Amino acid sequence: MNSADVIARRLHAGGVRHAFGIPGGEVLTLIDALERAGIRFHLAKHENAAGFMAEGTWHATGAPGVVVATVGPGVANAFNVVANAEQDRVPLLVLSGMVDPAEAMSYTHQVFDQGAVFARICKASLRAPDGAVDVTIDKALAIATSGRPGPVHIDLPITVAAADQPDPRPGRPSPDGPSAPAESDALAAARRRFHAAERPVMIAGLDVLNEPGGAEALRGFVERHQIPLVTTYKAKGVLPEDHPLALGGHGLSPRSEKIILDIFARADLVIAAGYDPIEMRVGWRNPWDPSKVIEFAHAPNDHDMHYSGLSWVCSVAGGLAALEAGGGPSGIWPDGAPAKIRADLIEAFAPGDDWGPGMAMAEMLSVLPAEAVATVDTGAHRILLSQQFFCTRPRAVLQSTGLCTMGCALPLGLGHKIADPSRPVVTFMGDACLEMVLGELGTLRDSGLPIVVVVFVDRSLSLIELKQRGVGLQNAGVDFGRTDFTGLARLYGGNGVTVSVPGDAGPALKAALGADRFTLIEVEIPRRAYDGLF
Ligand SMILES: Cc1ncc(C[n+]2csc(CCOP(=O)(O)OP(=O)(O)O)c2C)c(N)n1
Repeated sequence: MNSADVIARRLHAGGVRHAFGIPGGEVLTLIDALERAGIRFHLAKHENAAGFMAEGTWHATGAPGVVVATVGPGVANAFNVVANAEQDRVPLLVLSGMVDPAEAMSYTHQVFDQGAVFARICKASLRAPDGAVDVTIDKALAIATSGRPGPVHIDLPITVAAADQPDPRPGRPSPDGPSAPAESDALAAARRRFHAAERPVMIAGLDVLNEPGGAEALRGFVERHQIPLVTTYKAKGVLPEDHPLALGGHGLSPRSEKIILDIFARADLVIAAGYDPIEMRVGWRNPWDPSKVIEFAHAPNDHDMHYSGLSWVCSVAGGLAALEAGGGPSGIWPDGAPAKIRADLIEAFAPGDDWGPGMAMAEMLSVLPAEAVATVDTGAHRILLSQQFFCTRPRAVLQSTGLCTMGCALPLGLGHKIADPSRPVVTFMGDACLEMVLGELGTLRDSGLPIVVVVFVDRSLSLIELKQRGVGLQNAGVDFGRTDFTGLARLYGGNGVTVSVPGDAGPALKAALGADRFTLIEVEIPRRAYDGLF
């Protein structure tokens, strides 16, 4: 057994079954070991996309994602997805090949300090030393998956990868999860506040998703006490969004903000449950009076986006259980404000009578099977879809909400489908986002999986064009030409369909979901079609 085998076997024992990347000479031993350990290596067209495919497998299975990058350019290409993993709290292991340190003292080709590059954006950046590769991979897995998950980088020197490791130590026990708050005067005060509340509201974020049993605990709590729930986009579906207590996902839409922020002003108690404000735009700075807030989160407040009078770093389920031990609130919203806000939100994002992205999305979302996974890219299309989509379970819609990077939706969907072929996968993208990752249509072809790619074709970086126009700047660098995406899809071996009138989008998606290969649906919309929609 060599060092690469030790890494591969430990990953397999941790539930990993897929790894993604592009080989270079420096990672061939590792790829060989992964395959022999039962981890399938998937060739992508760009390391950034490979990383998102790896993230997709994590959403599907709960096992960490694994991306393999070769020395130099492979590592450099992976930077964006690693930054995304940090901002979006993804347990991503980045395994890179490197020139042996002794050789690098007198050899410069493709050599830079890879560890230093990743150290700033990873929870840890480790170099696997000969003789302690077992400890290194165990440490990496523990760091990536504990607390708020995140990326961990391992640089694996070429000769270390191939070096014999006949007797690795047994694996280490998995780290403890967050625990419940201890009894204290502060907890007693929180219980009194909860008991006295008449207008409580909860806001939940991605710590809830990343806590086993967190969504179930939260759902039981809000139902028992009839507490209306606001979520971030990532936490959409922790309470099914067709539930009367669900006030939708928020964070990027000025229109939704105008309606929803009012509830925090009216509330006499805000429970922040696993709420990580990294997903929220600037309008969510200090949205409430801190003295009204009881917070349970997985990490201490080092963001300063908001403050909480009473806060615990603990499990969300444990925190909520401790809070309700003193009894529930004394009354619930006598003025019925949450129901009014819910109705206002639904009305604000109802698709109009004219053809456009809102109508096309509404048509397609209405035929999306309940068990489907949707991924959505970055841009105007994402904000609108996130507001329109009623998620009925957690992780039903995947997106980049911390880094908000373009080019994530297609590889996220593909990774998810590879890990869990049983669920239909539909990826929604803007035309610029798709053009950023067009090469991955080749990866889609090679996978043979019948994913549906929906692209909103408006020949514009709409979100940015809107901002540009909004501040009175000239139109520059935001509009571009028309690509024949359906033709391209056919060249890549898939189906291609264009929809451009009311009534066509729903049936097109339905047909695509029954196809034996991937389908690309172009939704033709005019430029400036998102004006006034979010
Ligand atoms: C990698 C990256 N580059 C640039 C941006 C800035 N950005 C955010 S949205 C967007 C426009 C995306 O255009 P498109 O895919 O056509 O979506 P639309 O806004 O038209 O819905 C841009 C350029 C980004 N978020 N990520």
